[in-house]
Amino acid sequence: MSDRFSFRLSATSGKARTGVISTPRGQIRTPAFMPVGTAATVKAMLPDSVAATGADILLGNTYHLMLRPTAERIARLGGLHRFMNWDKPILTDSGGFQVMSLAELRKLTEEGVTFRSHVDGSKHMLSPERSMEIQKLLGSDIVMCFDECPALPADRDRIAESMRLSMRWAERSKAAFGDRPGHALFGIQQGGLERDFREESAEALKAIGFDGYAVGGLAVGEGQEAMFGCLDFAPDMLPVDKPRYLMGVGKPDDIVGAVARGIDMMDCVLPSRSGRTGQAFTRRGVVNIKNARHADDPRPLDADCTCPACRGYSRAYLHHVFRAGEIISSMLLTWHNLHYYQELMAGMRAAIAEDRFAGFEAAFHAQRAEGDI
Ligand code: PRF
Ligand code: ZN
Repeated sequence: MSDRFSFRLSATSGKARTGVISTPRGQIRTPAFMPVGTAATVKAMLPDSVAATGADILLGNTYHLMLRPTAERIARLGGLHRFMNWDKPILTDSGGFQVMSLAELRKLTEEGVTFRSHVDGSKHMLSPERSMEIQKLLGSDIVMCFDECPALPADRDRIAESMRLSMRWAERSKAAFGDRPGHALFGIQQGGLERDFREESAEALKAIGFDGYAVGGLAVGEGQEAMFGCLDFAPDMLPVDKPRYLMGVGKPDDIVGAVARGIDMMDCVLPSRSGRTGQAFTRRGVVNIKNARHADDPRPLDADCTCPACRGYSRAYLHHVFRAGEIISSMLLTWHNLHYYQELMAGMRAAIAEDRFAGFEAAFHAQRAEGDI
């Protein structure tokens, strides 16, 4: 296995791409979906089970881990992989986005951001330099630049100002990251839905030079149509030979649409969080297991699914354990949802490799239109 980080594209179909990211901790098949392990766990799942769903990489969070149990403590205990018993790659988000959505009493300056913890009210600071230090202490394989992004809609001045600050922070992130063979640093494009700002941001990031490039600042209130409108041009501005990561997306149809527009990596809490609220993703759309119509239904959630929830249990059982608040409900539905997402990614990778992505996309939408049976 290579001790370097690299990306090899193997096929394209329209704008959709498939390939492999190689890291010292293993390979990541793209398009890749990264389950979210915010607090050093993918909630309700053992790491081996997450890997069994087909995940090659997890996402972790600087913001949550710096507050609890702290990055220094995780470093003393051998790093995040050892701490959570996951030996495949981990990508960590840099904290700025989570501070803006979760923390209290935030104060943003050129230097960085000060805030109070949503856990216990304690005071903290994040800057590009501190974020790089924390992600290094965690032992992250793919480190994200420290950035900032406004919720949409926002006016053009606010979007430009925020994007330019993020680009100055990207330069400081790169300097603080230094040279770390086997570890990657990704830049994050910002600029809202504005084509000229996305271009300016892409040019700034390419001049600095990164191992991969994220499209940030989307899925922040603009809706799918507007997001796709931006994805029609934003990924094309980034280098073809580097991975492109769409942050915090999304629903299955968002993911298929993003891949169609040239995205290689995504992450979202949706499959794991929905598993805990009784929502199951299937080829035919969303099934709400709490619905009374499942109470006597002996059929599996999805007859075509090979996950433990669908192989071993009826809808009636899943309905019962959800209603009874049993822990196994979260375990089974999370497993099913992560399995569904990974099968979707595998299906797209195969379709791209055989240059039939348009047909895959049409079949994906047709099957959902049929609805639940
Ligand atoms: N920046 C960072 N993390 C993010 C985002 C971003 O813009 C988003 C936006 N969808 C999700 N997570 N650093
Ligand atoms: Zn299943």
